[in-house]
Amino acid sequence: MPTRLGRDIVERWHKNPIITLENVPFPCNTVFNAGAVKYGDTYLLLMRVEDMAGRSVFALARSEDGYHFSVDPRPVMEPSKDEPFRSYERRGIEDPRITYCEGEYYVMYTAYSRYGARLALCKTKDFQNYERIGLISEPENKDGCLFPRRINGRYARLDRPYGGGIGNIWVSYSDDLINWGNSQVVMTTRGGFWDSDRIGASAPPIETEHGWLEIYHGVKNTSAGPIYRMGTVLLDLDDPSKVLCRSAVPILTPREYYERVGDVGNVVFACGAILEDSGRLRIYYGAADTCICLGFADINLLIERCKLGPDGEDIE
Ligand code: BMA
Repeated sequence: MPTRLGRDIVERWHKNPIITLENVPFPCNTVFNAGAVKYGDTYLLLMRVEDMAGRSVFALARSEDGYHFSVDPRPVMEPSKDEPFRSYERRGIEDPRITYCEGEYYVMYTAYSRYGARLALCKTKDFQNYERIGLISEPENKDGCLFPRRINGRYARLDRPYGGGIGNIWVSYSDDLINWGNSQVVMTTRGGFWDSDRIGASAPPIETEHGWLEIYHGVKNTSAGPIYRMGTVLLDLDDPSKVLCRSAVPILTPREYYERVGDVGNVVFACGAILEDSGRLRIYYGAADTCICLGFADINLLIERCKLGPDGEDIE
């Protein structure tokens, strides 16, 4: 039975966390942020696993019911040994986000090296073999996710370049998935709000009749360190640089012990969500950079939540 704490609109699965270190059959430090997809009748999570050296790789977990997962015996994707990827993935591959677009499964992820974090893209048919397509941004950029269809004839992505000391959400376009441009800012941090210091896309955008529903994360720095929460925004279907409305309050805030305490405490961070036929969204999220959890929210409630309150003005 799902549980709801405080005023969070996302209901937590009562047996959270659903995946911890104990479920990973190979030695590692932590398992957290995961891309999620329903592949035939099977739920798949492509999980960020930090290995014993502190470098992130991807491992695959599968489930018939979406609650009980088994993890493959070895990582399915590791930092590349081949250039040009090798130089830019040496410190790990992080935060995979899966998008099904035009018959292919794409995974946008963060390539991390001594040069910083940049976006990379690969594709897969079976979630066992991954074909790298390109390094698709310069540093510093993360939280990239591909839209599930072309917009005005072009592929589109959300991302989070870091500029002027601030991390905001942007949109960029491409004809070939390799060269990206026409970049525009979508939304910025909001002074005085829960998302006042950094924001980034979480799960890939979901198309609804009201606009693109994007679950995003927002960071507020406190005297005890940052707090990562989740919120929602609706973007225009034809021009996703246009914010239609944005939640004034988060949909999920770290409150449970497993969200408060871990390698990085006070973090709920989603890379994947699966929309069920009933309209219920299953959000798979990393908690405290240490385990994977599951939460549920009705998509119409999430859309309503976007319409609550101010849409991005700083609180004076
Ligand atoms: C972000 C990403 C996430 C991580 C979060 C909290 O910058 O690196 O992978 O969950 O920080 O540490």
